[in-house]
Formats: sequence, structure tokens, C-alpha cells
Amino acid sequence: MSIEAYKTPEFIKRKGIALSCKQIPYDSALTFNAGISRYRDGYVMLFRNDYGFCKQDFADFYAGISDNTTPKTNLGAAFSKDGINWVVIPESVFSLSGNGINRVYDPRITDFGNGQYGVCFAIDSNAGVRGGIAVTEDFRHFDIKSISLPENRNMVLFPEKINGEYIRLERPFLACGRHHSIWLSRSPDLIHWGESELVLSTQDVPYADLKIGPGAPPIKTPYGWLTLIHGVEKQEKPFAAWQRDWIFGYYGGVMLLDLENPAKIIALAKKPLLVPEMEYELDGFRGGVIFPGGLVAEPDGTAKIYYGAADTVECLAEAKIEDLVKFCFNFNCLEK
Ligand code: BMA
Repeated sequence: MSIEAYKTPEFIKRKGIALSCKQIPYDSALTFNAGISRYRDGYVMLFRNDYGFCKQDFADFYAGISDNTTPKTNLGAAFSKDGINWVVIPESVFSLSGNGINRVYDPRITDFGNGQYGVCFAIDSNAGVRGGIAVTEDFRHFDIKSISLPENRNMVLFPEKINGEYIRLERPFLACGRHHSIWLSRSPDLIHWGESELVLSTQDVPYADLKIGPGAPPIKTPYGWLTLIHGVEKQEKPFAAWQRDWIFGYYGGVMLLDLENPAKIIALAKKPLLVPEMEYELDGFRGGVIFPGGLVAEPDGTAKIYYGAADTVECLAEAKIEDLVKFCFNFNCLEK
């Protein structure tokens, strides 16, 4: 299949670009793959900020003039009253380097409901890709609790303990050409992780043929934990993007997990929830990429869906939570 074979369902209301490099008061080329949560009387966003290169560098690279195509990365923070208009903190708030660590990226935020927020992030290190977990209260100071073994990333934390344990979804990289799949692990303290179980294999997701990964930290509904994922499908031809050989379509997807045992899927929509269709999703650093990282439940029954688009900008869409749940059940992969 290809992205033309799918369509974003009507009940998804796109609100456009929520944050881009134009709003960043420091060096920034790409602003994307953010984590978002409610915070005090508004919202907080931690976003991935790639800098040190620009679109022209790619044109120069393909013309054989330059090879400045590898970004540097840090994490920025922004606050908002309405989840739509954002005020960016004047300096980046989080980066890691040294000890073989090259950069951190793709943050996720989980509100523990006690003034503390769990932050998950990916780490590129000389030893491989790792997943980190930190706790913060102010989004300026981060207490790092654990960093996983390589190769693992795309971690998201559940907002509450289940049977006395913290729960995370994660996406280890599998060896021997196997497709990478979503797993769940448990911890008493955010430091020691174990009791791992396979949740979902790429082979069981019709719109993915390469890999899948957890997207947004789950929200609780009467029907189960509602959570967003991404699914990656190789396309026949490259997207018209800065990186001209990029052929991987990234879709947003949605599933419901059992409230008591979240390693068990109750319903998984067999169609993607968000298909790259808009110019800002198709054209950028890497075209055709939708990478969900935030799902925020509102008191009126809607959810704000935040996603990185084309590895270039951060976007917002809205949907009724009821429609997201129905979409999982009406197109449930588990009912063959
Ligand atoms: C994945 C990660 C994401 C990125 C995506 C598409 O492997 O690196 O940060 O959005 O690729 O480039």
C-alpha cells in the first residue's frame, strides 16, 4: 500500500501548525516531535529542536558543494494558556552530551497528577539508541531516573500506577531483520524496569510494514487506555522533501488497552488515524511523516492531538474522544 491508499477520517479536525522554528528565540531549523501535557492553568510542551543546518544545505549537498546535513539537537519548552498559542522559554531546557551521548530527542510528557511529570526521551549514544526517563516539576530541572539498554526508544509512561507499579510502553529494536514492535514494562520506582511483555507486533498493523512505536502517553477512558501510535510503511517513490531519498511514510494510529492489564489490546483501529496529506505533512526535512506525541483530554469530551509533521513542524488536530474510541472498535483489527 502507499499513503494514497488511506485517508484521514472526517472526525479528525486539523488545526494546523502549532509551533515552528520561526517562533524559537534561539538557533532552530526544525521544531517537531513534541510531548504535551496540561500544566497548572494551561499547557506545557517539550519539543525537539534540531539546528545547525538548513534547507539550502541539502540543495548544496545534492549539488556536491557541502555535506552539512547532520543536525544538532536540544529540547525546548513552551507554555500555553489554550493549547493553541505558545510562548517559548528563551533558552533550550534540556540537552545531554558527553559519556558517549550525542543528543536527546523526541520527548514525551506524562502528568502524574501530584505536581510531578514523567518525561521520556530518546538518546543517541555511541553505544546505540537508548530510552531515558526523568521527573520534573517545572520543566527547567530534570531528575533523570533511568536510561535503558540499547537499542530502545519511543517510551511513554502511563499517568497512574497499575497494581502498584509504573507502566511504560516502549519500542526496542529487534535483531535479525525482525520488525520492531511495541512492548510494555513495569517498575516500582521509575528506575528498575522489568516484567516486560509484547503488546503489538508490526505484522499485526495493516498500515505498517517496517516498524511501529508508541506515540502519545495514554489517557483513561471508561473503555480502556486510549493511546496513539505511529506506523511506518515503505513507499514506492520518495517524497519531495529536503532529504530527497526519503521513502518512509509515517502514519498516526490509535488503540485501546485494557484498564487493568494494559499489555492486552482491547481494540486497534486497522486504518490509520492521521495520514500525511497536507503540504506541511508532505514537504519538509523528511516528507510524509506524522509522529504523534501528545493526546490531551479536555473537559468537553474532545482530545487535542499533537504530532510532529515532516520532521519539521509541530501540529495540532482535535477529535471527540468518543469518535476515537468508536474508530478503534468499528475497525478493530482483533475482529478478523
Ligand atoms: C524515527 C525517529 C523520529 C523521526 C522519524 C522520521 O526513526 O528518528 O524522530 O521523526 O524517524 O524521520
